[in-house]
Amino acid sequence: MKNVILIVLLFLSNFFIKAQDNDLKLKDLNNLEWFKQARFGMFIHWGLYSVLEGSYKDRTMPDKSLPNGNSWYAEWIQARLDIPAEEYKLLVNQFDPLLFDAEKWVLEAKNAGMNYMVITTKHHDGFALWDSMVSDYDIMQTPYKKDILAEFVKACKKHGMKYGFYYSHWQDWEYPGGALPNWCEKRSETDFEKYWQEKSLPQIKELLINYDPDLLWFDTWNEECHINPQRRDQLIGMIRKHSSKCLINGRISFFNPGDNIDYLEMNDNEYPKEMLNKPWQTPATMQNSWGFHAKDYNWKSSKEMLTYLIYNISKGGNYLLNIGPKADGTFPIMATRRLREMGAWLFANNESIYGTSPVNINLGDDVYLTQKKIGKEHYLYVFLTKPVNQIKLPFHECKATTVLETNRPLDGHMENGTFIVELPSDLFRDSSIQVLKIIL
Ligand code: FHN
Repeated sequence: MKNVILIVLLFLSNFFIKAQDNDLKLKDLNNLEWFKQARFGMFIHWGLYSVLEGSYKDRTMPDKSLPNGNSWYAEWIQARLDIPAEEYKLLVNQFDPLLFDAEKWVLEAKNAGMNYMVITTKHHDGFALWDSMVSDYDIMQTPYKKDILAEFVKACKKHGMKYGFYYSHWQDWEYPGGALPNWCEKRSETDFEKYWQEKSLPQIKELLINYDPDLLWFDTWNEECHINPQRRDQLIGMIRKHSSKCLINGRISFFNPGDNIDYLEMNDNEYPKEMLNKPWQTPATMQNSWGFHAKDYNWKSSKEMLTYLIYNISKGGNYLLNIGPKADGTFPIMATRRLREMGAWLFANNESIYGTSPVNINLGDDVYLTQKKIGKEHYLYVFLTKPVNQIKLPFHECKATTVLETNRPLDGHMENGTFIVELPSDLFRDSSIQVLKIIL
């Protein structure tokens, strides 16, 4: 009997996961095309800092940026709480993520409607999550002693998930010559070049050759500081030499990305007002911090994050939403709950998100649009993030208007050259974002 129940449960869980497997066959699409269609991805900030969860000894990092502009992200704890490098390095003895299960992460992302994942392979602290031949400061020094990236990549491949690597090519607080937390305090060019040649470039090459990523996510956000056009182009050249598919983000050199990158990366939690002339995405947090901070209570609601996702899609961009896993390898429940809520909404409304394109019409601050053509039909999707009585569409005629999730027909009429759709107030009993489907 127990076995029968188990088989039924396995069947159901598999069904649930498959059900959310939107019909995008991303694995068959090349390079930029998959990125443009993917829409929603998961960012993962995970490393030694995850052991500390934002506190060290009797000190806790603030949960927001201070007026001097310093960010107090948990992954910055070494720098912000002035932990001496030798002391910080001892965290390798505590990083033992026995509950890490890469497949669970991938399935959680998939179930949330995400189509790619980007993990921090080395953050600014210089610690590598893989078995690196270039530096000993890596996962093999921890009690865990297993290559996290190898497991991650295997799970992504198994489930058709595109995968990318964040690599801190500029900041490195471990290797002599790597850029410092206070980025304006420059290293000498000779010192930085040594770090660049001995650690940064060889590790990136190692990532390309050993794991064949779909995307590399580089991180700069301020003035040029060491990553000048020569180094930027040298790095791009190396990537192109070793991979014909790997996408490169604009933050390889934020203020001067040049013409050879693949897509623009916004600043953290930044949402452009206009459409952009290149593919783009916003890296975004669920709490203030990227790495898990147990006392950062600034959790955004799933509706707020869905609104950002829809906003970006309506402007042709992607949304890369971050999770900071705990040091044991699990996602914080606060993150999981939000992911599942977003996934549930996307499950019901996915036709308005995937395979759509932006519409260059502004219907006001809280209303967003996408569109899709199927055969001869032209569909318009209207996202209502707040309750309204009616919407006015600049069209002479609409064939039909329904609520996407319920198929409920809505009344509409022409008035002074615009098509007005009346919205019954009970539509907003449900506080989630409502989507109207309009056949033009
Ligand atoms: O300093 C990093 C930060 O820790 C985090 O990785 C973000 C992600 O976009 N990038 C830098 C700040 O912009």
